[in-house]
Amino acid sequence: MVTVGKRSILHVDMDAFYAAVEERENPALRGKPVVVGSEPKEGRGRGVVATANYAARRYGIGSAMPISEAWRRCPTAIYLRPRMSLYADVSREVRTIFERFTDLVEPISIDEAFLDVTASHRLYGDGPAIAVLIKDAIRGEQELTASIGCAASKFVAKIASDLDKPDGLVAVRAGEEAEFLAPLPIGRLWGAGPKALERFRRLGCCTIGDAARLERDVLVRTFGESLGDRFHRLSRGIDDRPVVSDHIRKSLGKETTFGEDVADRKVVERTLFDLSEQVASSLRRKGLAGATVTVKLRWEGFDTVTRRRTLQEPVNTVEKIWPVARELLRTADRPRLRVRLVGVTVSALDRAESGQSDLFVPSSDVDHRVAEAVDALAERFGSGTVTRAALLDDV
Ligand code: DCP
Ligand code: MG
Repeated sequence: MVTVGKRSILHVDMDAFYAAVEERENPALRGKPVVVGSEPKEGRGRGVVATANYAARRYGIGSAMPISEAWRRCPTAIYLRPRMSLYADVSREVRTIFERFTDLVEPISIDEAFLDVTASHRLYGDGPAIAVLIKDAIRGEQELTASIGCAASKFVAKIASDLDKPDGLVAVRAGEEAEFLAPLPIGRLWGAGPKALERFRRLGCCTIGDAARLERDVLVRTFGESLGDRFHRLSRGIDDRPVVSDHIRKSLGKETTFGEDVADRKVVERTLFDLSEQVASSLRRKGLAGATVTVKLRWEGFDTVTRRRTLQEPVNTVEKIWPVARELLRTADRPRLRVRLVGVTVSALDRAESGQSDLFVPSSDVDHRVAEAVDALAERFGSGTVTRAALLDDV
């Protein structure tokens, strides 16, 4: 098999992340079952488990399980509330480790990222060798373990990182992707939700290998052009998507995970407003604007939706972003559920038309004038002082 020109991609995922950080902070917890999540109230608590360490997983406790069920399974476990800012700090530290090895780091969540280390081979060795260096650094500097998958594509690397957790390292050689994927359950294909799984079942597919044996035509007829083509390619281990680092990304977003799930929609909307403001000001600092606004919403239990709208023109002010974000939030929301995470992203980015270097800022463009004034004030007094009052009065 020719391997020249193949990419070398790592997917790094921290092990039992919140619980592992808690164990590190308090060595007395080591070896004991630890559950991070909402308050169990002796089994009467109503929230869910965020994560459990591996000792607690032996009792069958895992992410998104009702906390009352976790208590039933192991009342003697140590139950802790999440400390999000602590985990975010650790996440940033871990990211600085990644950045020693490559500029191409694409964070996916608080505890996982893709790295493209193709260009780092001459300095540090091949993918698996770099994975060992990263694992050693995370262990040495952070007293935490990570599991890493190495492959020539994101999809295969992501699957590989999960196969030997915790503290795993699984490398798939270029050319051996299809063989590696074949025995895995079909549900591991990206994009295969409950509906697709039912259709795969009717086609007689249980494993990824079963899907790989189907003609492309059959998949396209069953799932439509785009999804069918994706399944056809992924099942054979073909996935050309690049690792997109922050530096060259095509979207800019911010999200917040609440320490405790939130029922009050005013709190959720205020948070979304703050995030919209941060995204707007960050876009302006980079001289960017984008036409697509996406809102992400996750409820207790970890169900997640994203809703997007594309506007006529690229925007980069909170005045333009916030009303769209609020409307997307309101239409997507399931009001009976508490909210765990909310986020807003602006994509389809382009250079902003009116910037400081542009002499022809239309005088009618009041938003930009206000925005510039707000940016100037924010630099002196901290963000969030000016536009809030006018825009938030109905929240
Ligand atoms: N998380 C959460 N609720 C979920 C899933 C995850 O709050 N339903 C949080 C807690 C996790 C963190 O995100 O620590 C990372 O999620 P992972 O799915 O990577 O889970 P862990 O890192 O905890 O465990 P693993 O070792 O399986 O990666
Ligand atoms: Mg993890």
